[in-house]
This record gives sequence, structure tokens and C-alpha cells, in this order.
Amino acid sequence: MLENQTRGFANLSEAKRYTVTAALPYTNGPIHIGHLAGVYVPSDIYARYLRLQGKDVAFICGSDEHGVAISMKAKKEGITPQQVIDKYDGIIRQSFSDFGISFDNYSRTSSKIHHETASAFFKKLYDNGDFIEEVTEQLYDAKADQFLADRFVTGTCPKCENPEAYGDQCERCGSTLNATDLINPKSTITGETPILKSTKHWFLPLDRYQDFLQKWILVDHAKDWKVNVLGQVKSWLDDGLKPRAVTRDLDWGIDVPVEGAQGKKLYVWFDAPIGYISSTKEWAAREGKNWEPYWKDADTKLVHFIGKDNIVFHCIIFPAMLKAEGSFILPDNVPANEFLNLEGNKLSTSKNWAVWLHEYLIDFPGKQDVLRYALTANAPETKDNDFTWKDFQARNNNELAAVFGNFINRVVVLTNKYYDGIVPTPNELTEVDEQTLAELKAYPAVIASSIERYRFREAQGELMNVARLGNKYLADEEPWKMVKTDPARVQTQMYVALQIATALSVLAEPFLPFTAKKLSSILKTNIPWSSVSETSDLLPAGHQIGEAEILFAQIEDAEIQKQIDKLEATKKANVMENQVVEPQKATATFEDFAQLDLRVGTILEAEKMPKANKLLVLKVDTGIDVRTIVSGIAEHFSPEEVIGKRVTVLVNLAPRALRGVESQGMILMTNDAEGKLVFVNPEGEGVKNGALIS
Ligand code: B3M
Ligand code: ZN
Repeated sequence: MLENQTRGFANLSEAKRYTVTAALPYTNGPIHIGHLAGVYVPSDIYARYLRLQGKDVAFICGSDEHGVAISMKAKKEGITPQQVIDKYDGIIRQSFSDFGISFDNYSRTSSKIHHETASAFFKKLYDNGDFIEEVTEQLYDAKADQFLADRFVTGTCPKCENPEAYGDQCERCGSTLNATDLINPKSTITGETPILKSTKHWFLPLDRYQDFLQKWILVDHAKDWKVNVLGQVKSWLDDGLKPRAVTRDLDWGIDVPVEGAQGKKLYVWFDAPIGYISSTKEWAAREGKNWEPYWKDADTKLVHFIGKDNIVFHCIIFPAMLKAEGSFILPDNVPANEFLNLEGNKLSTSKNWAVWLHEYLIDFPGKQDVLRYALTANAPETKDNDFTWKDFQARNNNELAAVFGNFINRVVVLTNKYYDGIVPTPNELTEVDEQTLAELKAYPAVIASSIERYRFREAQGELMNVARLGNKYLADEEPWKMVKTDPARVQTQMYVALQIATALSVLAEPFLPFTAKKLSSILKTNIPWSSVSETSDLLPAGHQIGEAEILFAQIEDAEIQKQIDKLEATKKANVMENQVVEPQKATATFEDFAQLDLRVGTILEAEKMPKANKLLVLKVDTGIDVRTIVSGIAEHFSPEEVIGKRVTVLVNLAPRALRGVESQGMILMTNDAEGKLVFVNPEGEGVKNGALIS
């Protein structure tokens, strides 16, 4: 048995192969830009970069198809969990592929190979005596005959009295809860009050790995892991690790493969990371390779790309599992990102507050690279960040089109115009030429260094600097002005510019793979990454290039407005949905109602009540008279706004003095979806003041 590898790789050349994993998305919804920015775009840049270095890479992912989230979704949609996972696995798989995420394998945790692999893993730990068995009392729905996972229980939060807290969390006050803490718990399946019933579970005693994890992460990796990751790990370790249940009473998931565990399943966070291993196995079998070196050899570099909510599972729980198992390597790095927000609000699948990848691909056909670019430029690498449609548009129009696209277009158009598309023979190089070519040669190392430190945003910035170098060169040299007077010089200028364009065709590949491909086909070239730093003759004289093609078209305001409108509509729909409708009041007789004298009126004058924030003093024409009404609407309306408004007035309300002003009636109001007051406004022509409402 191999001792788990615990040291880091100082640089790329030390590792013999790479296992790069991207968090397995839950198949309870499609992929949105938050997932992309946090996990899939950076991991794809990394994997593509490694392949360009000629490295042996397994880029691994798959659908995470177990867990309560799936069962909940199935209940909500009235379909089976299997139907849920088939639907979303299909959407996710297709959208990743259309978006150019270059997984070597995309598997599913519902696959046979995964069930076998996860079972065997559990069994081995069980046989080793690595688990603790414990009987605890859990909430049980007798009517549904099942134990209730946290999310299947709601009740009153013991901390803030929110009546709709979940079994694991109160969304109002943010407290983490145990389902058994809830006051008046209710099963969300049947609405019944659950009972306590004892049940046996298996716990991974994380406390046994505390010292090991402490040293491995906080000492050995103190320098090469991201600060946000180290911070979270430290706070978990400082709290002291406790045993954690790795089995659940559920009906959806992988059976616990030991005796006395009938009806129990593996906890989804036990099986899901093992999904990386099963997906690697599936890939290796298909490719005729051996999977084991990718997970067991010390000269393999294992890197997990995840979002920040997955840090504890990848840095503490999964490593403890791997350590217990004993034959696997541990991750060399876990470059977790923070969260991306959308137009200032947290992304949310349930609230539909998202830009969905499969919809983006329909709305912006052929513009995969624009989204990749915008997400990398705003990547939440060190802190939460915000995606806005305006920024997306600006990134395209002012950067991709104005810098990258413009440079390429000029080079290709001029080469075709001056030389029928044949790379000209350079004459003597000036100092500027030499310098420009020397600078170009340095870029592969600069970009590589950023990528290897997981700074993708910085790396992409450097790529754009290559395009800027080209743009500046052309702007300074102005070959179009010199072509008549000094054609020999222009040959050299165009040759230099073509070398920069060629370098871009390979350096852009990790970031903008569709563009890189298009550019390579325009230039009719396909050079390796390494040649950019090795030679300045990337596209030799005499080589024939193709016609110009637009790499990045302008994105117009109207297209952006459409997306913004879509989000506005979502916002409205959410507010409507969340509106609580008050229960009906006690019955009123017709006589009760007939006593109320409601009239149509018009507000004639309005002014603020001195020293009162909420009150406006109104003069209202009720058709009967003009009278004073004091109304608590000053926080919602300015006096000017209400003058002339038609309103409904309760005219026979007993008069009442408010701040010394007698109010002789009441104006009827309601609330709109956002809680703003709205006048109950008698519309219709010919309705006169004083008309009776009955
Ligand atoms: N499915 C959680 C998530 O999407 C989870 C990741 C599993 S990685 C092994 O946040
Ligand atoms: Zn609460």
C-alpha cells in the first residue's frame, strides 16, 4: 500500500500526469453562469493549457445524481428522481459540450461503475474499522413511513421564530439548525407532525484526521493554496473536527453495502467525490488506459476545481476518506473560487435568478468565447464578483472586438490587399521590430506562470496584452500610410504583425478556443505553444493565408436590453410568488357592510404634517364636501404626486385627531408586489366625486 502523497509540486515539469476534476453538478437544474465562472471555465482553461504543454491530462466531471435536492425536485415536479436526473443530465451534458468545456469524461453517479466503486470504497473503510456506528433519534414521518431528511422538515426557528425554517437551516436568520431543534416540526411530505425514532448510522470520525489535516494543509500547503481556501479550512480545524454521518435514511441513493443497513443510503457527499474516481475509470476503460496511475501514483498532480461552498468536502472530508482508504493520492491543490452574483443579487436556481447556459447558447449563437471571456475577466477568484449584462457588452465591444478582433482584421485584410494573402519576406528589422518580437516571445511564460498559480483572470489579461502589442505596433507603424512610399518597410511591418497574429492563435486557445480555431483556420496554421517562445518565424514568408472573417461582432444595445428585461420579469414574478395573501377575516353581515359609507373623491391639496415622517395632510373633495384627511402615506408619496388623484374614501369613519389635526375619514389603500402603497382608484369616465361605492 502506498502512503498518501502529501507534498506539493513546485512546478509543472515535476508532475508526470494530471488529474483535473471539476465539481460534479447536481442534476436538479441546468448550468448557470455562477457554475461556469466558479468551476467550469477555469478548469477548462487549465486543462486546455496543460494539453498544449503536451501533458498527460485526465479532465474529469460528471452529474451528481443523488442527494435530497434531487428527491425534492422530483416531488415538486411530480415525477420520479430518475426522470429528474435524466432530464437535467441531458441538458447539462449538451450545454457543456456546446460551450466547449473539454472534459475527457463526463459521467453520472447513477452509473453502474459508480455504484460499484462507491460501494467498494465504503466497504473497505467499514472492513478496516474506519467508521463509528451510532444509534440516534431522528425525525420520522409515520404516515409516509420514512425518516425525514433535513429539507423535508419545516418548523419554527428556535432562534428567530421564523415559522418556515428548514430542518438544516433558517433562511431568515441564517442559523444552522438540527431538524430536532425545530419548534412544531412538520413533514413537508404529508404535513404530519413527525415523531422521533431511533436509527443506526455510520460516522467518519474526522477528529482522527485533525492533526494530519492540520499539517498537510495549513503547514505543507500554506504557501501554494489560495487564501480563501486556507481560511475556511482553518476555521473548521479551529472548531475541532467531529465525527460526521456518512449514511442517511433515504430512498434515493447508493445502498449502504453492509448488513443491518436495509433501506439506508450513502450520504451524497460520501459518494459524489468518489464519482471523480469512477468517471476516471470509465474514461480509462474507453480509451484503453489504466486508471490507477491517475489516482494512485505520487507523480500525478490532482487538482480539484470547485466553488467555495464545497471547500470543506474537498479539503477535509474527501481527503480524510482518501487517507483512510490509504491507496490514493491527495489533491495537490483545491483552487476554489468565491461566488459570482448577477446584477447585484445572489444567483439562485430556485428563484430563477440566473443566466442559464443552455439559454445563452440559443440567445447568443456562436458567442461561446464572449461569455468565457467576460466570466474570466470577472472571475470571483479572491472575492465575490458581479456579472452585469452591460459589462458583458462592454467586454465584447471594447475589448474583444476593439482590441483582439480589430488587430486580426487589419492584419488579415492588409495582407490580402497588399500581397494576395502571401506572407511577405521581411527586410532589415528595426529596433522596434526586434523589441516587439522579443516581447512576444516572453508571453508564453508570463501566461503560463499565471495559469499555474490559478490566476486565470490575470492570465487572460496577459493574453489581451499580446493583442494590444499588435494593435500598438500597427498604430505606431501605420503601414497603410507607407505602402506607397516605402513598400520594402511595409513588408517587414506586415511580417512582424503576422507573427503576433499567429502567436495569438495558439496563446488564446485555453481562453477562447472557438476563436483560436477560427484564427488558425484563417491563417492556415497550427503551431505548438512552445514555438512562440522559441522562434520569431512562426508564419514564414511565402505562406498563404485565408480571407478575413469577423471574430467578434458588435453586441447591440437591443440584445442586451432583452436580457435585462428577462431578468426584470423574473424579479417581478418572484415578488408576486412570495406575496403572502392574508387569511380571510371573520364574516361580516350585509348590515355591517352597509354601515360603511364609501365614496369616490379627489385629492385637491396635500402637504407634509410638520415633524411627522409618515403623515400627509390632505384636502379631499368627497362630493359631499371638501374635508381634511390625515393619511399615513408620506413615506410612499410626495405631496405633489398625490394632488389630483382619484381615491376611495371612507367618509363616515369617526373623526380622530392626529397631531392636533382632525382627520375626517380614511383613504383606501393597498400594497403592490414590492410593498409600495397604491391608491384604490375608481377608474371609469363619468364617475363623479361623491358616487357611492356599494
Ligand atoms: N454537486 C455540490 C454543488 O453542486 C455538488 C458537488 C459535488 S463535487 C463531488 O454545489
Ligand atoms: Zn431563524
